[in-house]
Amino acid sequence: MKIVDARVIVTCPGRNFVTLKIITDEGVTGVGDATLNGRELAVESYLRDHVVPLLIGRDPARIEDTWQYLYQGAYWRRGPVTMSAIAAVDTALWDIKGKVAGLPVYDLLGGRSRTGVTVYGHANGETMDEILVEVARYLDLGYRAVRVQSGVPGIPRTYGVSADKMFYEPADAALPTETTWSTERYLAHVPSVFARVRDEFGPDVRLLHDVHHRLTPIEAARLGRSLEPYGLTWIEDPVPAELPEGFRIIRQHTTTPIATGEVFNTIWDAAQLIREQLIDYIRMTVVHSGGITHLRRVFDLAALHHVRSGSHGATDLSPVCMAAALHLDIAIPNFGLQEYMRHTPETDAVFPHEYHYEDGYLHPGDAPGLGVDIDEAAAARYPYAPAYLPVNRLTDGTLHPW
Ligand code: CS2
Ligand code: MG
Repeated sequence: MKIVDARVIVTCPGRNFVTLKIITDEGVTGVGDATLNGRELAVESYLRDHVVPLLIGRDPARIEDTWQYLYQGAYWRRGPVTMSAIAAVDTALWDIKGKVAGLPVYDLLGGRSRTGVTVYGHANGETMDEILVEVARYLDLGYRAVRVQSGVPGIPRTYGVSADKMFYEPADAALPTETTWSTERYLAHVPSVFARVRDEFGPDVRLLHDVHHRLTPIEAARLGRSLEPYGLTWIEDPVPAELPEGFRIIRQHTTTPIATGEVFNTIWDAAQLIREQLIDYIRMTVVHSGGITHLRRVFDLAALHHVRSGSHGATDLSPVCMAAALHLDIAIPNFGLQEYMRHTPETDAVFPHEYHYEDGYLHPGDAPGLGVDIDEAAAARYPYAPAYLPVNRLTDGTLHPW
C-alpha cells in the first residue's frame, strides 16, 4: 500500500480546525488533527508546503519510521508547529492501520484496560450562586468529576468563566482582547469557592481547578495548601512550566495534587517533572505532542513514576484529536482523567464520530481505526476566520500569563 495524496483542510464551524486527510492507493483514508489555536495557518503551511510532498509514495504501515523521518529529518526539532504537524500525520497513519487491520486503534495499543473513560466537565460562574447551579447541572448529567472556575470580585473578566456554559470558547476575537489580573484578589477568593462547593455537594465528587499558569511557585504553594481541606483531585498549571525545578517549591509545601502539560509538545518538556515526581497528572494530548506514537511514550514514562494521564480536551482540539485521545485513554494502564468540553453541533456535523458520552464516561466506539472522519463538503461551508486567544495584564498594565 502507498500514500498517493494528502489534503490539509481548514474549516471554521464556529471555531478554526486544521485536519490532515491521508489517502492511499487502495482507497483507505486516515485523518489527523493539526489545530494550533490562534496559529492555525502556520501548521497548515508546514503540512502543505513541507510535509505532504514527503508523504507521497510512502508505505502508510511504517508509522514509527515516518515519525522519525519527520522529526529527525527536519533537523529543527520540537516546537508546537512541528509537533502538531507530525501529530496529524501520525494520527492519520494509526487510523489507516486500524482500518486495514479491521480493529479499533485501542486494540492495536494493547486492548482495553477499562470499560469507559472518566471525563470532567467545566462548571463556572461569576458568582457563587451561578457556580452551584453549574456544578449541580454536571452532576445531573452523570459527571463524576467537575472543574470549577470562578469570577474574582474586583476583576472584570476571569479565565474559565464564560457566558455560554456548555460551549466555552476563549479565542473570541479577530485580534487579541485584553483581560486583567490580580493575584492577591484571586488567592483571597478561591478557597471560599471550594469550601462552599465541597460543603454543598459532599465528598464524592472529584473537584479540579485550572490556574492557567498565573502564579509563582510560592504563591502556588500557598494556594495548594489553602485548598487541602477540600480534597481537590488537582490544581492545573499553577505556574508557567518552562522551569521544572520550580515545581519542587510547590511540592515542599502542599499535598494538593498537581497537573500540567497542555502547552508541552515533547517528552523532553515533561521528563524532569515526571522523573522527579513533581506532578501527579500529565496533561499533554495527541495533537500538540507528536501524535499517538509520541504521547504513548510520554504516558509510559509517566507510568514508571506514579504519574497518570489527564489529557487536555478543550474545544480547540478537534473531534479527531478527541477520538485519538480516547483510544489511548482506554488502553494505557495509568489513565487518570480526560477533559471533555463539548463541541458545538456544527463542529460535530463536520466531524462525524463514533465516540459518545454516557453517564460520566466517554466511549471510543468499536469502529476500525479511530472512528472519526471529516465531511469535506460540510467543512467547505465554513471558511477560516482569524481568531486569537486573549492576552492578560496586571492592574498596573504589566503583561502577565493569560
Ligand atoms: C484550558 C484550555 O482546557 C483547559 O484546561 O487551559 O481551555 C486552553 O485555554 C485552551 O486550550 C487554549 O487554546
Ligand atoms: Mg488548562
